[in-house]
Order: sequence, then structure tokens, then C-alpha cells
Amino acid sequence: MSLKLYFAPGACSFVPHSMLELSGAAFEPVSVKLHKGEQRSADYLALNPRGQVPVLVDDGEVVTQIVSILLHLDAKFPQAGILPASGLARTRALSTLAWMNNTVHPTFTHVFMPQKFADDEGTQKVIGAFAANSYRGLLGEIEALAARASPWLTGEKPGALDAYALTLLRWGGYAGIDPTTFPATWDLAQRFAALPAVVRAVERERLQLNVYQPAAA
Ligand SMILES: N[C@@H](CCC(=O)N[C@@H](CS)C(=O)NCC(=O)O)C(=O)O
Repeated sequence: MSLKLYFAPGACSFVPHSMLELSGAAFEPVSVKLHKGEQRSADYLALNPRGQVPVLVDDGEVVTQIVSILLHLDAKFPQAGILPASGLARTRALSTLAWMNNTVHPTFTHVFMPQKFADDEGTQKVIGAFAANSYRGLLGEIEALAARASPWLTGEKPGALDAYALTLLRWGGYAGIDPTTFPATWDLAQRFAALPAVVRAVERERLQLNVYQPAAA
């Protein structure tokens, strides 16, 4: 069995990256430098024509899209607790995972990469500012979930939702949002990042949890 994960430091690929570490599986991490445009190289586009991370390669089979990669890993490593095993708990976790991936994540893309949504700089600024405000509201929804975590978002075991919550909260720093203003999510993110298995992913990505910088007075 060979597993390879293409990830970019600080990107959404942290979610499957940390899950692979939690599973204890042997895998080869391959870093893709998005700021250098490596995702648009011919070799990478041959792997994923959409030019995005994450990509999982399992015995030569390419799997893209976070939700699909997580389901694939969950089926392979059921003991890892990536998602609840069954029943309504699993259904609800998938519902939150889908929402994080199809709503919260793309809202941040509008903040971080407004050039994907408009040509002229003025419109990009308006899109970025509007999306940052929406993003704050969405982090508020995650905060309500984190406030009920016991102790993790899906119960007793840390899993994919905790990794995604950490990633989304951390990104908020780049949108001018102080992560400590969401105390339950901030606490969850710190606890998750401190898990010995997750520390390996955090160190490999050289992840700084709080990237928020207050505007100069
Ligand atoms: N829907 C995709 C989203 C993946 C995505 O947005 N990846 C970003 C990093 S967080 C990326 O690779 N961006 C590079 C680019 O757009 O050039 C998934 O779930 O995998």
C-alpha cells in the first residue's frame, strides 16, 4: 500500500494531512508551494487539472476534493475517528463538513483571492471586504458549534471537523479577524494542534495558529 498526500503549508490540505497523521498510517507528504505557482506546473496539472491541493494518491489512484479524500481515508482507517462511524452523528458530521467545504471555505477564497472573481482592482476590494464580513458571521456559526464540543466537534474523538475548524479560524487572521474573539473555537484549535499526532502535521507545515495582526494605529 502506498499513500501520497500533496499539500500546501497552511492550506485546506491541513485537514486530510492531520487526519493521515491521526490515523497513524505511513504516507509520503509532498509539499506544493502555492505562492510559487507550483500547482500550475505541467506535472501537477497532469495529476489534478484543477490545479488545487489536496490530492491523495492511493496505490496510484488519484483522489481529489477534501470531502471525498476524507471519506476515502475514513473507510480505510475506521479506527482513526475521522468521522463518527454511523447513525445520525455521522449524518450530522457530514452535513457540517459539507457546509464548511462548500460555504465557509469558498467565502474565504473571496477574501484571499478576489482576483478569481473580478478583473478590476476596485471590484476586487469590494468583494474582499464584503466576503470578510460574511466570513466573520460564518466563524460565529462555528463558534456556536465549538461551544457545544464535548470535547471535540464530533464527540469524544478528535476528527475532520476539528481540523477544518482550526484551518478556517486560522485563515480568519488573514481576513483581519482576531481568532481569540471566538474563544471556544480558539480553545478547540489550540487543543487540536497540541495532539502529538497533529503536532507532526503542524511542524511539517510550520503552521502558526494565530496570524492575526491588528491594524496599525
Ligand atoms: N473544493 C476543493 C477546494 C480546494 C482548494 O480550494 N484548494 C486551494 C487551497 S485551500 C488551492 O489549491 N488553491 C490554489 C489555487 O487556487 O491556485 C476541495 O475540497 O479540495
